[in-house]
Amino acid sequence: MNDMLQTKPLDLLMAESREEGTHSLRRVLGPVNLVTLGIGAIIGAGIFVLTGTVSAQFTGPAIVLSFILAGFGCLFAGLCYAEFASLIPIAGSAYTYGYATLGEIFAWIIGWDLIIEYAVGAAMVARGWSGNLVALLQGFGYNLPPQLTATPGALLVFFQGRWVDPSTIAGALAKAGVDPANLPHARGILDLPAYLVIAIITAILVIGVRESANFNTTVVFIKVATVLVFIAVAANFLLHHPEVSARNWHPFIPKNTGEFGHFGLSGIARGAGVIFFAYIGFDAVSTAAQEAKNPQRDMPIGILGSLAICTVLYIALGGLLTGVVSYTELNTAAPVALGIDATGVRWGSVVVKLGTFAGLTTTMLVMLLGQSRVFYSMAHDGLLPEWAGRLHPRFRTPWISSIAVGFCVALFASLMPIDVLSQLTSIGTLLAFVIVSAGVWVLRVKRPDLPRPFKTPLVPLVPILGIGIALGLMASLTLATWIRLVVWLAIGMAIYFGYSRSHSRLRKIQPGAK
Ligand code: ALA
Repeated sequence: MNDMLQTKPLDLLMAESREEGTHSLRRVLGPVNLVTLGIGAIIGAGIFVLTGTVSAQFTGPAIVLSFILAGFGCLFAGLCYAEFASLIPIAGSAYTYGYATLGEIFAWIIGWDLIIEYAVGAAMVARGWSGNLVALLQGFGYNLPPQLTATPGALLVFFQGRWVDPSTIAGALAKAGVDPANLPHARGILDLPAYLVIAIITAILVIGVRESANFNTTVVFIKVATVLVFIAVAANFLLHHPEVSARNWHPFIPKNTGEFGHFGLSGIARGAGVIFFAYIGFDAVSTAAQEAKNPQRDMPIGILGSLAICTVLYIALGGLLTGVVSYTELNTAAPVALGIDATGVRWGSVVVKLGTFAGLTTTMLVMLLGQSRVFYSMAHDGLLPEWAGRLHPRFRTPWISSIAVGFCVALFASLMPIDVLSQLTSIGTLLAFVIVSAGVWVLRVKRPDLPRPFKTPLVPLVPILGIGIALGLMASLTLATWIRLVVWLAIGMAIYFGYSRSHSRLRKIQPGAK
């Protein structure tokens, strides 16, 4: 039992973080790269897709309150991540922090759990990307074969020249007096665009992080500009048409339907649990610690800077979107595009639609990058087979794990429904937040002497709040999501006891270490 709680000595971790040479990752990222890396991961399907579904199904205009609630949870966890990332600047993120503080078994659980966050999260974004592609092409009058744009068995109907999910046009069907059963229909086989986009991004990642980071910086500018264009155009529209927002923002918190999570206060809680997805990504900055030039100073800047910028943008966008369009119409694959269309500003519409693509692309890039780096760290520690950490002789990237992860993510993306993917990502990430927040507190007690370039303020209050809000958000998610999490963790435990425990490198070099 004791050996499973063995922690990786911090001095060893710090020595590893200083390792240079052909077996280490390249140190090329500065503070601006890290903030853009964070924004690259954060702004994605959450804001461009889920904002619509969450306000239509759970919150109405009170999505603004859900954004604030989820933002607080992220702030507390973000402060804890920042302390760890500056203290232990090594690739692997929460996994490494767990190893250093709580012990090997917890490290394994987090590493396994981070697969949900990054891999399943990337799959979810790929589905959002595909939905936007379909909507964009339909705007030009072109329909992709419906069977190749939906998950197995999903129903699509042909209405007003487009193949669409009938649940997203329920209002329009009712208004037109059309029974969806009478429309031409098709069933999905797989989401091919989602599969292909993951394959392309995996290829970019194998070629190398410097190229990826430059590509990322360019695209991040485009997507921040996209959000700002929406905010400016929508705010201007509402200034000139105050009666529209007066109508749409009323009632601000629609009455609960009688079912938990559907509007009212419980709707705000569930909305926060689901829209939390939109914030995921600031923690991915910490997976790039080993590629940062000056991680002690720049990791906290990357994590907290990207989180702060996105929080402000989200609150503004959520409020304005539900102001220009009634929340009842927002259950669509491209709600921000719908919002900008409602303002009648045509150039804005083109910018937002193209920018959404750029936004979703970089999110997938950073999440897959994070995933392969976590595998790299776990393989380095012997908890995963050696091949998962092998670097490419020329590109110096963990190419085998990148390709293996890319393949699995592409499969998830093409076969699983969007709400399953998004809620699973949220619950997995929230669990990692709980463990990281607890870890900061534990380490303050066990090793108060360590030099901490960045200190989480008000310990233990901030970690306790981080843990409390994360658990609360987890509790607001559906039972099915909880069951999936438990099954996933059970599989992880089987692998740990079947393979990792006996192959742990730490056990070999320090049989008695605590
Ligand atoms: N925050 C990321 C997104 O919204 C995961 O796509």
